[in-house]
Amino acid sequence: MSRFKFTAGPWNVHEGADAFGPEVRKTISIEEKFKKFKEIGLSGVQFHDDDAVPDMNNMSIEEIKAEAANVKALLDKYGLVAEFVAPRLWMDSHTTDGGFTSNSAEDREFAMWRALRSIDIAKILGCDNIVLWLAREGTLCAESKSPVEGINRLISAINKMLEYDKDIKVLIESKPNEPIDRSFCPTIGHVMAVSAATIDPKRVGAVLESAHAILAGLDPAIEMAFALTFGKLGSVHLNDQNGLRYDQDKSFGSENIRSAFNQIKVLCDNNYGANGEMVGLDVKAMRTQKDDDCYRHLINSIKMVEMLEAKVAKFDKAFEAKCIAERNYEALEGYILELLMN
Ligand code: 3MF
Ligand code: MG
Repeated sequence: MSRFKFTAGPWNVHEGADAFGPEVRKTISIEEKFKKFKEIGLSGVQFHDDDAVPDMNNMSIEEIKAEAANVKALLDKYGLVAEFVAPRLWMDSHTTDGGFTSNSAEDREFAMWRALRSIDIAKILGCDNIVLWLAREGTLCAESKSPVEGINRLISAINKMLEYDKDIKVLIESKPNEPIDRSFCPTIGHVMAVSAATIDPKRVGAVLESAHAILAGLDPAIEMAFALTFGKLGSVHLNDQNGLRYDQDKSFGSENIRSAFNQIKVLCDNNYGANGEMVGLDVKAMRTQKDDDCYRHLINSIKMVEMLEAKVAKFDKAFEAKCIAERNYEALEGYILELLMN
């Protein structure tokens, strides 16, 4: 059993289309996903605004709220909670050049509308976390936007969200690239700086996704630690990534068990979860996976967290202290490898 509460997004069980080929698995209804999520041990669900309310662009605020209430009833039926709502600011034609940082005033307005609707939806789903994955906030052509203006636009958009509702928290999910070439918020350090510049820094934190740190050439555990230092790690997206490739969303620990161990260790050592934070997974099944076992990547990721928690519990702190006192880090490293291999 884990000390953590796990969540996943409906997009984590997908049809398997990629940039080079079509769908290979059948579409599963949101209710069926909820049912299965509960069965495999998840406590909650992560949402994009339009995961909860699919046709929201063509709906009134009242209609959006009514549809969100239906989703809330479905969550209740399966004993699940909503972890966060994230405005999807990368699919619509109004977000081709980004949302909050688009060069088009009309598009920036659209992004703000979606951000505020995400708050409306979150309130009805019973959660206060709004996640901003800033997919297209940055540039494809480096000279096409002023980075200073872009970052200022991002800060004022967050301020408007904080003003709109006094309880919501905004969690920025850092990522250095993809789909954008150069992102305005690539790392947790950048997220912390943006947080500090808002009107209510206490309500602006971070989501660290393991793969996003790796894509930035950074260590996921230290990125988590950086946000934890400031009390601002609002969520995590555990997964894995084979070096500097396209964003892979591999099962947690499937590439680097030592790195995965250090992520779980930093969460355990710093009592992550004590304020209700949940452990989000953001993993995708391989395209080769068949319909009849298409939740396996989630099951494997949860199991990996649990196995690593057991390793953290077994970790010999006295031996660690001795190695540190003697500055015998070779001995400490050997011990870690043995712990993980045994
Ligand atoms: C992309 C991601 C996103 C975010 C999601 C919620 C589609 O690399 O990680 O998944 O996690 O939008 O913030
Ligand atoms: Mg993610």
